Amino acid sequence: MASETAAKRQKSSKDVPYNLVYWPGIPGRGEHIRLALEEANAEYRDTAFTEGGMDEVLAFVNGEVPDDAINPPPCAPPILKHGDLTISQTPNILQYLGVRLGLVPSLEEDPDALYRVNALALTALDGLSNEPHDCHHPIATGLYYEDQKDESKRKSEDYVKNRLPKFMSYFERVLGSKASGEGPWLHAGVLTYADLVLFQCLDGLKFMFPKALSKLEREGKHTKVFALHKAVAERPNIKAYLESPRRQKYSGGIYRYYEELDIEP
Ligand SMILES: N[C@@H](CCC(=O)N[C@@H](CS)C(=O)NCC(=O)O)C(=O)O
Repeated sequence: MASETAAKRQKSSKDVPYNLVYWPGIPGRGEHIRLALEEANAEYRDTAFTEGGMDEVLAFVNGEVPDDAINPPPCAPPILKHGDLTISQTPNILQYLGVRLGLVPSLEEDPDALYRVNALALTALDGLSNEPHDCHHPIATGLYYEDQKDESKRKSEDYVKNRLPKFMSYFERVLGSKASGEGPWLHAGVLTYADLVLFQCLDGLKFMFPKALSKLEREGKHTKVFALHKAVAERPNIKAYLESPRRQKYSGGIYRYYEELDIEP
């Protein structure tokens, strides 16, 4: 009886919209969370578009909230609040949402699939999100780009020549593997949050390094990766989202355009 009451409380505390806490004005890592919520047509609130959104982000970053007995204070956005749960770390949030929103194979069908999908998302975030960020901030995140321009150029040259093709080839291999199943998706023939992550990474890279990306596309060695980008962009909910004002423009976040870094490998 007590556990039944606890289960009901648990259920009712989650029977509310999702809350995304992320810096207004840049897509950034928040975009991975938005794409999952948008694909699933989930109801959510986003500090990018709510009055006082920046103050809410700062309250978390400055450690003023949450001040409760269950949630450790998060270090950095994106942060997801859902009922009495507050969590951070992009792939961690995506795991939570993936299970709830049907963006991983069901746990009853395959209890291990979540970990396979998560490895793919983590790999895309390592090589196609974190490393591109370091191309414009190779010395220190706290310094301006203008204070590390020479190092940024060196880092970007190496990235587009060596690291980018390596990760593109890895994902091409995954997409050609037996474990990817039929169709354009990375795992088991079904759309998962890892596909949405790879889409967003590729989309940002097309903005940041247009010369390198069009060369890779022309060369035709990564056709499956580019086909995945197209397949995600054409999904009805994602298409509507990309055309909506909720899809913010790339600016000063992870994927930035600097002409001097737009290197043709
Ligand atoms: N590993 C974390 C990184 C979080 C992160 O670096 N967030 C950025 C915005 S995208 C931030 O606000 N960082 C503040 C800081 O590192 O001081 C994740 O994937 O969520």
